[in-house]
Amino acid sequence: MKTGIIGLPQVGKSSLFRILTKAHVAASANPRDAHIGVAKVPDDRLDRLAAQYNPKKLTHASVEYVDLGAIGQEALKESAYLGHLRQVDAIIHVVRAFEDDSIPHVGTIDPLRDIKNVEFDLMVSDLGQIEKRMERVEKDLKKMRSADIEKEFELLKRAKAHLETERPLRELEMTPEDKKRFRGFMFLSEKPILYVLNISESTELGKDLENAVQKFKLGEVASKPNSGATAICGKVEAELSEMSDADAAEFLSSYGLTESGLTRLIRKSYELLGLISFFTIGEDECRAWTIPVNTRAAQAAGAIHSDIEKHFIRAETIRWDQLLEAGSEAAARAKGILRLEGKEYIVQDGDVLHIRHSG
Ligand SMILES: Nc1nc2c(ncn2[C@@H]2O[C@H](COP(=O)(O)OP(=O)(O)OP(=O)(O)O)[C@@H](O)[C@H]2O)c(=O)[nH]1
Ligand SMILES: [Mg+2]
Repeated sequence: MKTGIIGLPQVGKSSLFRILTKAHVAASANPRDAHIGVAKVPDDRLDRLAAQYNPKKLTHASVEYVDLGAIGQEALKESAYLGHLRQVDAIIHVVRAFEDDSIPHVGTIDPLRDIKNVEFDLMVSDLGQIEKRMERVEKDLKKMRSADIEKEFELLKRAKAHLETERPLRELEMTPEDKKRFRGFMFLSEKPILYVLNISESTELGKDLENAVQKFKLGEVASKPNSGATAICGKVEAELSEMSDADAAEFLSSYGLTESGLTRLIRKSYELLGLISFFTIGEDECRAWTIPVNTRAAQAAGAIHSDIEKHFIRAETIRWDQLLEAGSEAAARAKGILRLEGKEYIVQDGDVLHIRHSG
Protein backbone atom coordinates (compact mmCIF):
# COMPACT_ATOMS: atom_id res chain seq x y z
CA MET A 1 0.00 0.00 0.00
CA LYS A 2 1.49 3.26 -1.13
CA THR A 3 0.45 6.75 -0.09
CA GLY A 4 1.59 9.74 -2.13
CA ILE A 5 2.33 13.09 -0.47
CA ILE A 6 1.26 16.07 -2.58
CA GLY A 7 0.74 19.78 -2.01
CA LEU A 8 1.59 23.25 -3.25
CA PRO A 9 5.25 24.42 -3.14
CA GLN A 10 6.89 24.87 0.27
CA VAL A 11 4.05 23.66 2.44
CA GLY A 12 6.11 21.08 4.33
CA LYS A 13 5.75 17.91 2.22
CA SER A 14 9.37 16.82 2.41
CA SER A 15 9.59 17.70 6.10
CA LEU A 16 6.57 15.49 6.73
CA PHE A 17 7.97 12.72 4.57
CA ARG A 18 11.28 12.83 6.44
CA ILE A 19 9.66 12.59 9.85
CA LEU A 20 7.25 9.88 8.74
CA THR A 21 9.89 7.66 7.26
CA LYS A 22 12.90 8.88 9.20
CA ALA A 23 14.56 9.01 5.81
CA HIS A 24 17.55 11.23 5.27
CA VAL A 25 16.94 12.87 1.96
CA ALA A 26 19.84 14.87 0.62
CA ALA A 27 18.90 18.54 0.29
CA SER A 28 20.52 18.62 -3.12
CA ALA A 29 18.36 15.77 -4.42
CA ASN A 30 16.50 16.63 -7.59
CA PRO A 31 13.14 17.95 -6.42
CA ARG A 32 11.47 16.26 -9.39
CA ASP A 33 12.49 12.80 -8.22
CA ALA A 34 9.97 11.02 -6.06
CA HIS A 35 11.32 9.75 -2.77
CA ILE A 36 9.97 6.53 -1.37
CA GLY A 37 10.15 5.52 2.28
CA VAL A 38 8.51 3.20 4.74
CA ALA A 39 6.83 4.25 7.98
CA LYS A 40 6.17 1.97 10.89
CA VAL A 41 2.52 2.05 11.95
CA PRO A 42 2.60 2.83 15.69
CA ASP A 43 0.44 0.39 17.63
CA ASP A 44 0.14 0.52 21.36
CA ARG A 45 -1.75 -2.80 21.41
CA LEU A 46 1.14 -4.64 19.80
CA ASP A 47 3.63 -2.93 22.10
CA ARG A 48 1.71 -4.10 25.13
CA LEU A 49 1.47 -7.67 23.87
CA ALA A 50 5.19 -7.63 23.17
CA ALA A 51 5.89 -6.43 26.71
CA GLN A 52 4.15 -9.57 27.94
CA TYR A 53 5.81 -11.99 25.53
CA ASN A 54 9.23 -10.41 25.34
CA PRO A 55 9.85 -11.73 21.82
CA LYS A 56 13.21 -11.81 20.03
CA LYS A 57 11.67 -9.71 17.30
CA LEU A 58 8.91 -7.10 17.22
CA THR A 59 7.47 -6.18 13.82
CA HIS A 60 4.97 -3.37 13.32
CA ALA A 61 2.81 -2.94 10.26
CA SER A 62 4.14 -0.48 7.73
CA VAL A 63 2.91 1.98 5.14
CA GLU A 64 4.89 3.20 2.17
CA TYR A 65 5.01 6.95 1.52
CA VAL A 66 6.12 8.73 -1.62
CA ASP A 67 7.21 12.38 -1.57
CA LEU A 68 6.04 13.55 -4.96
CA GLY A 69 7.20 17.17 -4.91
CA ALA A 70 5.16 20.30 -5.54
CA ILE A 71 1.95 19.85 -7.50
CA GLY A 72 0.49 22.19 -10.11
CA GLN A 73 -0.72 22.18 -13.68
CA GLU A 74 2.86 22.05 -14.96
CA ALA A 75 3.84 19.09 -12.78
CA LEU A 76 0.71 17.23 -13.83
CA LYS A 77 1.82 17.46 -17.45
CA GLU A 78 5.16 15.81 -16.70
CA SER A 79 5.00 12.13 -17.38
CA ALA A 80 7.38 11.27 -14.52
CA TYR A 81 5.30 13.14 -11.95
CA LEU A 82 2.04 11.80 -13.31
CA GLY A 83 3.41 8.28 -13.45
CA HIS A 84 4.43 8.35 -9.79
CA LEU A 85 1.13 9.87 -8.72
CA ARG A 86 -0.95 7.34 -10.64
CA GLN A 87 0.80 4.47 -8.86
CA VAL A 88 -0.26 5.43 -5.33
CA ASP A 89 -3.27 3.91 -3.57
CA ALA A 90 -4.10 7.04 -1.58
CA ILE A 91 -3.09 10.67 -1.35
CA ILE A 92 -1.99 12.86 1.54
CA HIS A 93 -2.48 16.49 0.61
CA VAL A 94 -0.34 18.69 2.85
CA VAL A 95 -1.88 22.13 3.22
CA ARG A 96 -0.17 25.24 4.51
CA ALA A 97 -1.85 26.56 7.65
CA PHE A 98 1.23 27.81 9.52
CA GLU A 99 2.16 31.47 9.69
CA ASP A 100 5.74 32.27 8.71
CA ASP A 101 6.60 35.32 6.63
CA SER A 102 9.99 33.91 5.70
CA ILE A 103 8.38 31.03 3.77
CA PRO A 104 6.57 32.21 0.65
CA HIS A 105 3.11 30.97 -0.23
CA VAL A 106 0.79 31.64 -3.16
CA GLY A 107 -1.49 34.27 -1.63
CA THR A 108 -2.77 34.40 1.92
CA ILE A 109 -3.02 31.41 4.23
CA ASP A 110 -6.25 29.85 3.04
CA PRO A 111 -6.32 26.04 3.27
CA LEU A 112 -9.76 25.60 1.73
CA ARG A 113 -8.83 27.65 -1.33
CA ASP A 114 -5.61 25.63 -1.77
CA ILE A 115 -7.50 22.36 -1.44
CA LYS A 116 -10.02 23.42 -4.07
CA ASN A 117 -7.29 24.56 -6.46
CA VAL A 118 -5.31 21.34 -6.21
CA GLU A 119 -8.46 19.28 -6.48
CA PHE A 120 -9.33 21.21 -9.62
CA ASP A 121 -5.96 20.37 -11.17
CA LEU A 122 -6.47 16.68 -10.42
CA MET A 123 -9.90 16.78 -12.05
CA VAL A 124 -8.62 18.58 -15.15
CA SER A 125 -5.99 15.89 -15.57
CA ASP A 126 -8.64 13.14 -15.30
CA LEU A 127 -10.95 14.96 -17.68
CA GLY A 128 -8.20 15.15 -20.32
CA GLN A 129 -7.61 11.44 -20.00
CA ILE A 130 -11.31 10.66 -20.23
CA GLU A 131 -11.79 12.78 -23.34
CA LYS A 132 -8.88 11.10 -25.06
CA ARG A 133 -10.24 7.70 -24.22
CA MET A 134 -13.74 8.62 -25.38
CA GLU A 135 -12.47 9.59 -28.82
CA ARG A 136 -10.74 6.26 -29.08
CA VAL A 137 -13.76 4.27 -27.92
CA GLU A 138 -16.05 6.16 -30.28
CA LYS A 139 -13.85 5.17 -33.21
CA ASP A 140 -13.87 1.54 -32.07
CA LEU A 141 -17.64 1.59 -31.80
CA LYS A 142 -17.93 2.76 -35.39
CA LYS A 143 -15.91 -0.24 -36.53
CA MET A 144 -17.60 -2.77 -34.32
CA ARG A 145 -20.40 -2.72 -31.76
CA SER A 146 -19.74 -4.55 -28.55
CA ALA A 147 -21.72 -4.50 -25.33
CA ASP A 148 -18.55 -4.17 -23.32
CA ILE A 149 -17.23 -1.15 -25.19
CA GLU A 150 -20.66 0.46 -25.07
CA LYS A 151 -20.74 0.07 -21.30
CA GLU A 152 -17.33 1.65 -21.03
CA PHE A 153 -18.45 4.54 -23.19
CA GLU A 154 -21.51 5.12 -21.01
CA LEU A 155 -19.37 5.11 -17.87
CA LEU A 156 -16.87 7.52 -19.40
CA LYS A 157 -19.69 9.84 -20.37
CA ARG A 158 -21.11 9.73 -16.87
CA ALA A 159 -17.68 10.40 -15.34
CA LYS A 160 -17.11 13.31 -17.72
CA ALA A 161 -20.44 14.93 -16.80
CA HIS A 162 -19.62 14.42 -13.13
CA LEU A 163 -16.19 16.06 -13.45
CA GLU A 164 -17.71 18.95 -15.38
CA THR A 165 -19.76 19.82 -12.30
CA GLU A 166 -16.40 20.10 -10.47
CA ARG A 167 -16.81 17.01 -8.36
CA PRO A 168 -13.91 14.54 -8.06
CA LEU A 169 -14.33 10.93 -9.19
CA ARG A 170 -14.11 9.66 -5.63
CA GLU A 171 -17.62 11.10 -5.24
CA LEU A 172 -18.99 9.29 -8.28
CA GLU A 173 -21.28 6.40 -7.50
CA MET A 174 -19.93 3.30 -9.11
CA THR A 175 -20.82 -0.39 -9.06
CA PRO A 176 -17.99 -2.85 -8.41
CA GLU A 177 -18.16 -3.57 -12.15
CA ASP A 178 -17.68 0.14 -12.96
CA LYS A 179 -14.76 0.29 -10.55
CA LYS A 180 -13.10 -2.62 -12.29
CA ARG A 181 -13.57 -0.92 -15.63
CA PHE A 182 -11.85 2.20 -14.32
CA ARG A 183 -9.04 0.49 -12.46
CA GLY A 184 -6.57 0.60 -15.33
CA PHE A 185 -6.92 4.36 -15.75
CA MET A 186 -5.68 5.11 -12.23
CA PHE A 187 -7.60 8.37 -12.13
CA LEU A 188 -6.16 10.95 -9.74
CA SER A 189 -9.38 12.40 -8.36
CA GLU A 190 -10.64 8.89 -7.64
CA LYS A 191 -7.96 8.14 -5.04
CA PRO A 192 -8.87 8.37 -1.35
CA ILE A 193 -7.47 11.60 0.07
CA LEU A 194 -6.39 12.81 3.50
CA TYR A 195 -5.99 16.56 3.94
CA VAL A 196 -3.25 17.36 6.41
CA LEU A 197 -3.18 20.87 7.83
CA ASN A 198 0.35 21.91 8.72
CA ILE A 199 -0.33 24.36 11.56
CA SER A 200 1.77 26.84 13.55
CA GLU A 201 3.32 25.84 16.82
CA SER A 202 1.72 27.26 19.96
CA THR A 203 1.62 26.71 23.68
CA GLU A 204 -1.85 25.22 23.34
CA LEU A 205 -0.93 22.89 20.54
CA GLY A 206 -3.05 20.02 21.83
CA LYS A 207 -6.18 22.13 21.57
CA ASP A 208 -5.10 23.77 18.31
CA LEU A 209 -4.56 20.40 16.64
CA GLU A 210 -7.92 19.23 17.86
CA ASN A 211 -9.71 22.34 16.56
CA ALA A 212 -7.79 22.86 13.33
CA VAL A 213 -10.14 21.02 10.99
CA GLN A 214 -13.03 23.10 12.24
CA LYS A 215 -11.10 26.36 12.41
CA PHE A 216 -9.98 26.11 8.79
CA LYS A 217 -13.45 24.94 7.71
CA LEU A 218 -12.45 21.53 6.37
CA GLY A 219 -15.37 19.72 7.98
CA GLU A 220 -17.32 19.55 4.76
CA VAL A 221 -14.56 18.41 2.41
CA ALA A 222 -13.42 15.86 4.98
CA SER A 223 -16.86 14.31 5.25
CA LYS A 224 -17.05 13.52 1.54
CA PRO A 225 -16.67 9.85 0.51
CA ASN A 226 -13.13 8.49 0.80
CA SER A 227 -11.89 11.75 2.30
CA GLY A 228 -10.51 12.74 5.68
CA ALA A 229 -8.70 15.56 7.42
CA THR A 230 -6.26 15.91 10.27
CA ALA A 231 -3.65 18.37 11.51
CA ILE A 232 -0.01 18.22 12.46
CA CYS A 233 2.59 20.75 13.43
CA GLY A 234 5.56 19.94 11.24
CA LYS A 235 7.94 22.01 13.31
CA VAL A 236 7.13 20.27 16.59
CA GLU A 237 7.08 16.84 14.94
CA ALA A 238 10.55 17.46 13.55
CA GLU A 239 11.82 18.19 17.06
CA LEU A 240 10.01 15.14 18.46
CA SER A 241 11.51 12.81 15.91
CA GLU A 242 15.00 13.60 17.22
CA MET A 243 14.14 12.68 20.82
CA SER A 244 14.20 9.49 22.85
CA ASP A 245 10.80 8.00 23.67
CA ALA A 246 10.95 9.22 27.27
CA ASP A 247 11.89 12.77 26.29
CA ALA A 248 9.22 12.77 23.60
CA ALA A 249 6.54 11.77 26.09
CA GLU A 250 7.52 14.63 28.40
CA PHE A 251 7.68 17.07 25.51
CA LEU A 252 4.22 16.00 24.31
CA SER A 253 2.65 16.49 27.71
CA SER A 254 4.22 19.95 27.99
CA TYR A 255 2.14 20.87 24.92
CA GLY A 256 -0.96 19.24 26.37
CA LEU A 257 -0.71 16.28 23.97
CA THR A 258 -1.11 12.59 24.63
CA GLU A 259 0.09 11.34 21.29
CA SER A 260 2.11 12.80 18.49
CA GLY A 261 0.18 14.20 15.53
CA LEU A 262 2.18 11.83 13.42
CA THR A 263 0.74 8.80 15.19
CA ARG A 264 -2.72 10.10 14.48
CA LEU A 265 -1.88 10.84 10.88
CA ILE A 266 -0.49 7.38 10.19
CA ARG A 267 -3.54 5.83 11.82
CA LYS A 268 -5.85 8.03 9.74
CA SER A 269 -4.17 7.10 6.49
CA TYR A 270 -4.51 3.44 7.49
CA GLU A 271 -8.23 3.98 8.14
CA LEU A 272 -8.69 5.87 4.90
CA LEU A 273 -7.30 2.92 2.99
CA GLY A 274 -9.78 0.67 4.78
CA LEU A 275 -7.00 -1.28 6.48
CA ILE A 276 -6.91 -3.04 9.84
CA SER A 277 -4.33 -5.10 11.73
CA PHE A 278 -4.33 -8.51 13.28
CA PHE A 279 -1.50 -9.89 15.38
CA THR A 280 0.51 -13.06 15.65
CA ILE A 281 2.40 -13.54 18.87
CA GLY A 282 5.08 -15.83 20.22
CA GLU A 283 8.48 -15.88 21.84
CA ASP A 284 10.23 -15.56 18.50
CA GLU A 285 8.19 -12.75 17.07
CA CYS A 286 5.24 -10.50 17.85
CA ARG A 287 3.93 -9.02 14.69
CA ALA A 288 1.17 -6.91 13.16
CA TRP A 289 -0.25 -7.85 9.75
CA THR A 290 -2.18 -5.57 7.47
CA ILE A 291 -5.45 -6.63 5.84
CA PRO A 292 -8.44 -4.84 4.32
CA VAL A 293 -11.59 -4.60 6.47
CA ASN A 294 -13.92 -7.59 5.95
CA THR A 295 -11.17 -10.09 5.18
CA ARG A 296 -11.96 -13.73 5.91
CA ALA A 297 -9.64 -15.78 8.10
CA ALA A 298 -8.23 -17.90 5.27
CA GLN A 299 -7.28 -14.82 3.22
CA ALA A 300 -5.85 -13.17 6.31
CA ALA A 301 -3.61 -16.21 6.71
CA GLY A 302 -2.49 -15.53 3.14
CA ALA A 303 -1.02 -12.21 4.32
CA ILE A 304 1.45 -14.32 6.32
CA HIS A 305 2.16 -16.92 3.66
CA SER A 306 0.26 -18.28 0.66
CA ASP A 307 0.93 -21.86 1.85
CA ILE A 308 -0.80 -21.14 5.14
CA GLU A 309 -3.83 -19.90 3.23
CA LYS A 310 -3.88 -23.04 1.08
CA HIS A 311 -3.58 -25.43 4.01
CA PHE A 312 -5.67 -23.42 6.46
CA ILE A 313 -7.56 -25.55 9.00
CA ARG A 314 -8.75 -23.05 11.60
CA ALA A 315 -7.65 -20.01 13.54
CA GLU A 316 -7.44 -19.86 17.29
CA THR A 317 -8.66 -16.36 17.90
CA ILE A 318 -8.80 -13.92 20.78
CA ARG A 319 -9.06 -10.17 21.09
CA TRP A 320 -5.73 -8.55 22.00
CA ASP A 321 -7.01 -7.07 25.29
CA GLN A 322 -8.60 -10.34 26.37
CA LEU A 323 -5.30 -12.09 25.81
CA LEU A 324 -3.44 -9.44 27.73
CA GLU A 325 -5.82 -9.84 30.62
CA ALA A 326 -5.67 -13.65 30.57
CA GLY A 327 -1.86 -13.52 30.65
CA SER A 328 -1.15 -16.27 28.12
CA GLU A 329 -2.79 -18.32 25.39
CA ALA A 330 -2.81 -21.34 27.70
CA ALA A 331 -4.62 -19.37 30.41
CA ALA A 332 -7.08 -18.03 27.83
CA ARG A 333 -7.74 -21.56 26.57
CA ALA A 334 -8.34 -22.76 30.15
CA LYS A 335 -10.80 -19.90 30.66
CA GLY A 336 -12.56 -20.90 27.45
CA ILE A 337 -12.14 -17.48 25.78
CA LEU A 338 -9.92 -18.73 22.97
CA ARG A 339 -12.28 -19.18 20.01
CA LEU A 340 -11.82 -21.65 17.18
CA GLU A 341 -12.76 -19.88 13.97
CA GLY A 342 -13.08 -21.34 10.49
CA LYS A 343 -12.11 -20.09 7.02
CA GLU A 344 -15.14 -17.82 6.70
CA TYR A 345 -14.62 -15.90 9.94
CA ILE A 346 -14.29 -12.15 9.30
CA VAL A 347 -11.11 -11.07 11.06
CA GLN A 348 -11.55 -8.06 13.37
CA ASP A 349 -9.12 -5.24 14.04
CA GLY A 350 -6.98 -6.24 17.03
CA ASP A 351 -7.57 -10.00 16.81
CA VAL A 352 -4.69 -12.23 17.80
CA LEU A 353 -4.64 -15.26 15.53
CA HIS A 354 -2.88 -18.55 15.86
CA ILE A 355 -3.43 -20.30 12.57
CA ARG A 356 -3.53 -24.07 12.45
CA HIS A 357 -2.60 -25.44 9.06
CA SER A 358 -1.61 -28.69 7.45
CA GLY A 359 1.09 -27.25 5.18
N1 LIG B 1 7.31 27.73 10.33
C1 LIG B 1 7.21 26.52 9.82
N2 LIG B 1 7.99 26.23 8.76
C2 LIG B 1 7.88 25.00 8.21
C3 LIG B 1 6.96 24.03 8.69
N3 LIG B 1 7.06 22.92 7.93
C4 LIG B 1 8.00 23.20 7.00
N4 LIG B 1 8.50 24.44 7.16
C5 LIG B 1 9.54 25.11 6.37
O1 LIG B 1 9.07 25.34 5.07
C6 LIG B 1 10.10 25.15 4.10
C7 LIG B 1 9.66 24.13 3.10
O2 LIG B 1 9.56 22.87 3.73
P1 LIG B 1 9.61 21.54 2.89
O3 LIG B 1 9.28 20.42 3.80
O4 LIG B 1 10.85 21.44 2.10
O5 LIG B 1 8.38 21.83 1.93
P2 LIG B 1 7.97 21.10 0.60
O6 LIG B 1 6.50 21.16 0.53
O7 LIG B 1 8.61 19.77 0.49
O8 LIG B 1 8.59 22.07 -0.49
P3 LIG B 1 8.80 21.80 -2.07
O9 LIG B 1 9.15 20.37 -2.24
O10 LIG B 1 9.88 22.73 -2.44
O11 LIG B 1 7.51 22.17 -2.70
C8 LIG B 1 11.33 24.73 4.89
O12 LIG B 1 12.13 25.87 5.08
C9 LIG B 1 10.77 24.23 6.20
O13 LIG B 1 11.67 24.41 7.25
C10 LIG B 1 6.17 24.39 9.83
O14 LIG B 1 5.36 23.61 10.33
N5 LIG B 1 6.33 25.64 10.34
MG1 LIG C 1 9.81 18.91 -1.06
